[in-house]
Amino acid sequence: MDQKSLQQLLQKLPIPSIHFLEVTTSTNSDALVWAANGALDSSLVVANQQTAGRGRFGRHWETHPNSALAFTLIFRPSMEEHRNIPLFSPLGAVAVCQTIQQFCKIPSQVKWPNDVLIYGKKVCGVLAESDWRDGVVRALVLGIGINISPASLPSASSLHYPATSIEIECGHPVDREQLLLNILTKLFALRSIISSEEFLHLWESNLAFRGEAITLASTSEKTVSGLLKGINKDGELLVLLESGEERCFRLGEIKLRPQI
Ligand code: BT5
Repeated sequence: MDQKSLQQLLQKLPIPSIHFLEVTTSTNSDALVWAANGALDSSLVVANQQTAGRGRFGRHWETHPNSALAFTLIFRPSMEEHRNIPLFSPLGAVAVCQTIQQFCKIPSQVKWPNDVLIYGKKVCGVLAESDWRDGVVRALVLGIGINISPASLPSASSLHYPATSIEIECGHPVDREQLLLNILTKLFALRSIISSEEFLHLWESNLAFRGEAITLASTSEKTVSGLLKGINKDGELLVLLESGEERCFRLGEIKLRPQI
């Protein structure tokens, strides 16, 4: 993978400019700097290795060389998309989930809000960050990290949730560049329906643990248990609590776990 091969591979997609980096700290950091310097909508940063990849809430994300995908798209949200900014990270997760199902022919699900699982193990994480000024999102950067070969896996002791890679689960080598092309093609198609109910249905139909018992732990409230029912029109998680009450949980710092 290099600048030239990516430019050729992605030439039919609406990507005005690509930055490929052999090694970087974080493609999201690079994208935020590029966005501040005037990057156009749908510009793309791709790295072969990250030394300080970020997860949500200050957590880390490991990207080992030649074994994973790490990339960030820069979006300049339209007025209509402004109403749906929180849906951009699920958009990335649904694009990856559908690509794994269709391109790799293995089952995959989205763990609300935006992790991608294969057989219950995390294969991909998504991190959306935005540059807000005067109440307007000037740029939203959507970073996606995917484990492809077994060498991409972090050590088990550094993980809070079991991890896997696509090749471990599908049992054969996967072409990283073709996978990237498929994900980006899906992502642009899904972006065009982000403000529709159809997108919410797609997200919900790929939701992990639907109809199953789960626990939800947030930093501000005590842990609750219940049955995962789905998502509502605002992308909130619908849970039937053990008390019989139905509650919605907003996108935020909530840890969702299957109940054991
Ligand atoms: C995420 O955060 O899952 C979002 C990860 C986003 C990474 C992409 S890569 C391209 C772009 N550039 C960046 O700097 N970031 C984005 P979160 O849900 O907070 O999960 C973080 C947790 O995942 C960590 O605390 C680790 O336990 C675990 N983890 C780290 N690396 C992993 C890996 N390669 N595979 C599976 N789990 C991992």
